[in-house]
Amino acid sequence: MTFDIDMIKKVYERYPERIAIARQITGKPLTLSEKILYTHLWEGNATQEYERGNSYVDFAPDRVAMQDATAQMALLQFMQAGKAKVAVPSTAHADHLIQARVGAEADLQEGINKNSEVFNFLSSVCDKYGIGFWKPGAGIIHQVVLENYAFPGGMMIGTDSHTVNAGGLGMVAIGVGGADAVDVMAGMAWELKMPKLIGVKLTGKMSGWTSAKDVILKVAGILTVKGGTGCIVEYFGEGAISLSATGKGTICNMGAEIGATTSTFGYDDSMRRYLASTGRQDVVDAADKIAEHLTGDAEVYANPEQYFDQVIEINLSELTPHLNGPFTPDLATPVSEFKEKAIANGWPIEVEWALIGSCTNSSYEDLSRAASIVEDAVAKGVKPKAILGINPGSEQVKFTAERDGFLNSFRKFENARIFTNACGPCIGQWDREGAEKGEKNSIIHSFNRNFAKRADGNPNTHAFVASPEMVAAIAISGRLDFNPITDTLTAENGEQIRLNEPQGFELPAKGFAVDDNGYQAPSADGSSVQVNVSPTSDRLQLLEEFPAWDGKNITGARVLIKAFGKCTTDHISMAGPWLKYRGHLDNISNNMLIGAVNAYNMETNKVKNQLDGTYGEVPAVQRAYKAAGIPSIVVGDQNYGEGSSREHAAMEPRHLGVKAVLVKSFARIHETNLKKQGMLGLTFANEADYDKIQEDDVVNFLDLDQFAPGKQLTLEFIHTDGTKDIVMANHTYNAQQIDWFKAGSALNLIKQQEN
Ligand code: MIC
Ligand code: SF4
Repeated sequence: MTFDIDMIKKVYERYPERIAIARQITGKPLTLSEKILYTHLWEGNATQEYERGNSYVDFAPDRVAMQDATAQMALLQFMQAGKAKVAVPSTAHADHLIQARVGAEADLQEGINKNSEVFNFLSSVCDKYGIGFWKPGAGIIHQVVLENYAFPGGMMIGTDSHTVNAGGLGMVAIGVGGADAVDVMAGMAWELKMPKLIGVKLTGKMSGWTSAKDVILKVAGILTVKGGTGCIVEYFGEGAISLSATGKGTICNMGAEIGATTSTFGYDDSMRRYLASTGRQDVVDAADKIAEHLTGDAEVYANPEQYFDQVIEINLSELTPHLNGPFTPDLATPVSEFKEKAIANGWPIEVEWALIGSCTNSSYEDLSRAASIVEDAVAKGVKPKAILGINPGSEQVKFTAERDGFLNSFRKFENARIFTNACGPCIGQWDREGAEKGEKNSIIHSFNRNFAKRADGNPNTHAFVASPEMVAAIAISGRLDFNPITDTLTAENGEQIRLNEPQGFELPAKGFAVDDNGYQAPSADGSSVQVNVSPTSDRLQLLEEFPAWDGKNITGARVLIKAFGKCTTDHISMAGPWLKYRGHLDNISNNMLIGAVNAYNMETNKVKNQLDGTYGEVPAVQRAYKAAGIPSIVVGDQNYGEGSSREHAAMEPRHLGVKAVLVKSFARIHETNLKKQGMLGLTFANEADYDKIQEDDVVNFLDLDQFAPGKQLTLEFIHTDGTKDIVMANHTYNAQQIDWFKAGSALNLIKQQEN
């Protein structure tokens, strides 16, 4: 039976009434996104229309998901909230901490050995507080959620930016920082600014080498990495209906790469098929009773321009495979134009590694389509050139793919390595031989992110993103400029051959199967479960409260760093080797901003220490300021904090004494994370002021003591020559968020309210 089916039925019971009221209040037909939002208001039935892009709204999500690398901090915070149990169904998934090295079995065992302290901590906290725990090897959080928990019309949050993957089953699923998850698990409302809506109309039908991945690679090219900020992307049209549920998941998943709050699709037959195939006919039966409410109103889809803030149309019949990259997921190139562009830009053409997997593209369908390419090449006597690594999305996918022979198809490829059902190389958990040499090279993968250094730590690795079938084809040819639609390959016998188009199976004909899915149910009464955190551990550290604001203006502050250009959460708090410190705030703070480029010398991890004029590493210089009692600020560029939901990127500066982050613009999750942790997240009222800020400036806040919603803050930058610039800063804090700042953090406020 489906997990939490009673909760799902309750959600559906309230749908007709809440939607009728929302329609009345807004006086118009509704998009699917609005239906889900208005049926999940904390207040119950809507009493007012919320202004998109402006109103802050309190929501009541149905469930919470966390992955191991973020759950540690989320649960360390939850432990402080003084609750006996989580208030909504919640799960934690052990997927980020397992390294890909030699192959699934050995790697998994090594992962368990190396991380046992953290896994034991997670397992016991989950057991104590009523949280389901998916053990190492069970699979990647978003695939496991899609297979077990996602349901059409539901709302969930998760401490991972790719939580949005569940949009593939018609949810509004949103990535958040751990502190947001704590709110919901503690039984409180969850706040979000009412998103704007982007409608994507898909016409036509895909064929041949094109796959769902290409839809989002194309959309990323159109909207860029910040084009979706503050928006829900809703897909509709005949093309949408023709996609599989996991294909829809792929599209929603990479919505994170355009900064979208989330993406979603209306309930349709593909979702029915997927739910039934994953053992959830009960959800289909319940959803079918209110099916009309689980998709946008017909008037909306007939005249999308009237109801969405922006509309994009893509004809799937004309869409061709894309390769996006390097270094950013929105640099989209159709495969037919790739050769020319690669030559012009000097991208290395030869590929040594090709990787299939990640939460984005590790479904049964994905593996089956990629496997068909490998089978075809082997049958035609082509010797593969690159090494092909595969991370199946879940134990269920792996078990079923093994049963149905696809994993063996890959094994026919002499260079294939089947890794654990886990994130692996996607998050830098990859022991790639030779990466330390820093050589310029290219890799291709089916993941979602390709920021510098992300997969193998080498800044000179050019990572390109493509569909699993394209990754397989490129692995065989060993060249990025191979276009399987037009190009031939040379077989061992010298013959020129062409690869067949990919053939796959949307779902296993014999149904999914699994022996041990890796799930651990929590104790019914966890009150006697002990959670141990050793005071000498270097992996886990109980949290101390951040100090409350002293009510005064911040004065005499220094500019720790002015970050130049792209500054993602990977630049602010790197993953890979640092993942091991995700439960230890002081230790992980040693990676703070080490990847950010200092605008004053264009180097990374080298900033001026204003105490003695020397240059040092960012965390060390900041620790010196903290020891000397000197406040500091961080200055940044556009879309600062793009990428991950990891709140470490906000907690580290907070812990080390940075007071404010002043940037041209923020990525949504990071901005909220800063607010939650009691930091000042500000944007330049005039972007050009970024250029006025000099390395040796002294910074004074002039009116922080009048911090109020909608009121700009005034900062004074005093330069060494005695001149000064007044810089006006915007902020988006509402009254409650200002209270978080005053209390020192949102958690401090929860605790105050508990007492
Ligand atoms: C990622 O893909 O960057 C991650 C690792 O899954 C993160 C979460 C994290 O940093 O732990 C995300 O996307 O939120
Ligand atoms: Fe894991 Fe990669 Fe997905 Fe993040 S994007 S959850 S690291 S597989």
